[in-house]
Amino acid sequence: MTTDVTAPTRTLRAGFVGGGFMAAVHSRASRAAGGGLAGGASSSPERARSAADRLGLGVAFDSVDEMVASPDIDVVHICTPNVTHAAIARAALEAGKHVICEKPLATTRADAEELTELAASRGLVTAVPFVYRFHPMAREARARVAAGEIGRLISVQGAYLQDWLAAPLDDDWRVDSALGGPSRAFADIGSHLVDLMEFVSGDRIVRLNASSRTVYEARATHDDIATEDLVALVVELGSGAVGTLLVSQVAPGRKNALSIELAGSDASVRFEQERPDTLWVGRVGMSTTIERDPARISHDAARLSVVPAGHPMGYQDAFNAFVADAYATINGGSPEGLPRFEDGLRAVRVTEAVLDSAASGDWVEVSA
Ligand code: SOE
Repeated sequence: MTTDVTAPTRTLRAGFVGGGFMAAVHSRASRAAGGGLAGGASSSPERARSAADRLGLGVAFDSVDEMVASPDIDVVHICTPNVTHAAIARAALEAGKHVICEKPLATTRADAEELTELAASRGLVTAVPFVYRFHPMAREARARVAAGEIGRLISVQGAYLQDWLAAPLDDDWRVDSALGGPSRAFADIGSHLVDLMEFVSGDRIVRLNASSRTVYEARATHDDIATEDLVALVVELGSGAVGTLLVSQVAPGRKNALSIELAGSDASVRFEQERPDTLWVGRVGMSTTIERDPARISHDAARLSVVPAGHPMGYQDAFNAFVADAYATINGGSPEGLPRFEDGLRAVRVTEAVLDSAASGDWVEVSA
């Protein structure tokens, strides 16, 4: 049995700002969600034309302002370097456009709060791609925790490990705080880890203690690097559960290794993003690995299962489901679990707490 991810009722006209890896992922997902690719904009008219040609975005707008002023755009996807997100999102919201903004929503709490309030005041739909929520077996884990299958949550552990910056000459715009913001590894991927852990557990970090490291203070094209390569966290959750999280972009051999494991009084669950069609359920007597089968998983997991058991789903499928749910929400639907600007704001608040704790060495409270 396969079920379509929440399908939109009217074709939304999507504009895309940026032309890199994430713009390609967003535009593929928009097509899959039945979106009309109605235009591209970038840091220059030339780059806009290049992106529009390469990604099939339709019109190449000369500027972001021209795109958001267009009556032929309903929703704007922001896929640009982090420090540009706030200004572009603000312009799009003020022009009455719905906005899907890459994480981090903003590099300051003030901007994230302002954008969240602006969208709410305009009644516009917003979303931030915490897309790992959209793997069906992550939803299955959430459904089992919510149904009480693991009992009382006792501990959490998680990691998000990559190696694309593991060598000293590896470099990227994210390394530069002037483009990526004050946090790099945590804002970029630690935000996914915390979002997924909180989404699946239904619990929230209330205080944390962080240690961060900048392993390489100079890389191929940057020096005096202050943004972190890795962060180790101890966390306390509202339920009283405790846990440890490790976030690193310098872990050789780990490509996109996001994992969470929740231990309860009766059972444990473990989800690994690189094995997204499975869910481990641990028990004292017998532990099992559950394979995704739409006929045998929760409704919310099954609705995201667009192919039958034994046909592996992956990252782009999760992204497609995220955009489909965002578009369905714009069209008046209310699919479960869409990460909004409120969730992007949450991630900025946790990131600020991580930076504060890493600087002071103290425990830091995390506001709700
Ligand atoms: C780079 O760390 C990156 O592309 C992140 O920016 C994405 O959010 C993550 O899904 C994959 O890795």
